[in-house]
Amino acid sequence: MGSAYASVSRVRACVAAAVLLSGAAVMAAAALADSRLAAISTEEPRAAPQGQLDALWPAANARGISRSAFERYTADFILDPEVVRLATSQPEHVKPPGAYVADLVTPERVEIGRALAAKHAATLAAIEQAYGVDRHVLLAIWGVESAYGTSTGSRSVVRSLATLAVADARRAPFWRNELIAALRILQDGQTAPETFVGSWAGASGHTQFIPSAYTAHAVDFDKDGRRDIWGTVADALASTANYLRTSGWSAGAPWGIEVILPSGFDYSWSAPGRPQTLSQWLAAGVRIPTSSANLQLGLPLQLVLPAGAQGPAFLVTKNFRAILRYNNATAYALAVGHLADRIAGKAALMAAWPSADKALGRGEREEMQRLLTARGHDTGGVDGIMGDQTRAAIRATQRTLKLAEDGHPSFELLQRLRADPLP
Ligand SMILES: [Ca+2]
Repeated sequence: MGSAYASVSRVRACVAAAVLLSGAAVMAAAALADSRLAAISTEEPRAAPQGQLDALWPAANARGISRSAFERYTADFILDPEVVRLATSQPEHVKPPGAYVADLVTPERVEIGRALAAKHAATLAAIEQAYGVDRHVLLAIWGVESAYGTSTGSRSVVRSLATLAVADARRAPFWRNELIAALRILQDGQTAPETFVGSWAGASGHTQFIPSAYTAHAVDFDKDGRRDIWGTVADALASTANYLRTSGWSAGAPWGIEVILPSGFDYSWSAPGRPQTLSQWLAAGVRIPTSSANLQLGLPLQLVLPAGAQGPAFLVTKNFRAILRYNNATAYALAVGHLADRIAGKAALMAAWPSADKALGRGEREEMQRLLTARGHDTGGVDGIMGDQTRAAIRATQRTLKLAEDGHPSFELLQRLRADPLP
């Protein structure tokens, strides 16, 4: 395993940013990275915000935190200006899904995943038996979240969450809840302050749980009395399996499969909430690889086009949605699913990602929303977030313009709307 771990360290630097943004259940982080971000103070940290934490004491007390534990674990609290900076940074550009998946599903990460599958085979078999979750998906989440435990973050979880609870006014209730859960983890002796370190958003351990996810889903799989997601691989992977099972994972079903769509395909079938059975997709001319022929014909499958009509197409099961509960981004769930397949020995994707795909920047996304709104569509506001409402507006516009109705916010569509701002 020495060589495998050495190669992890080489990939570590280039995946660190992705890891930080992919923490388990860090929907908070995703939300913070978007434009709904509230007024976080970016002023220099004040020396003694302890008084602001004291306001949390009644709520902490109500959740079973002792006064001595509260004082011990919040003593010497100072704001972490780097956490404030990271929480308020709003990158103008994001990676298109093809680049995101390529950065995470590297040959090295596949190779190390296979080596770890062999090393932990007995543990993974026991976890699969107990939770019904495919071992390769667990390995993939481990690989994506922390480069298999080599990049779990080094910030004090309590300090990060306390900083956000104090500095992020809009989401303060969320951060306060996480902070109290974190204090409870320490009070219960599940881990020590020195090892309770993670991402700026408070995700920690091999598979990057935020404290509330830990409270709800972490398990003591090796039965040593501690739910140790920080130092015990069996506990971390079983906790992840438990999380996925609670999120609706169905044993024996895949996350999804890549498919080939026929020419002349009606791309409006990729709209959310339009699952068809495999029989229906096959009848519509959709082709699946022969290696997936063991899929049940009655299985409901949703069509997903991460890069629109020009990129790879996938039919996904409700297990894909379970992965989305971990981190609500299609590219994330796809990276996990594809890495799992590669670790399991399956082939690379058949279709190429569109080489010209360029994720719209924040200003361009807002511009697209304004142009759609001007055409009479409701995008749910101009916030730069390409959510279901905006994508529905894109589909409606594509229908009017007789374009492939894939709901994808492409640069080409933006240019078209600019050239023809009103119908
Ligand atoms: Ca344990």
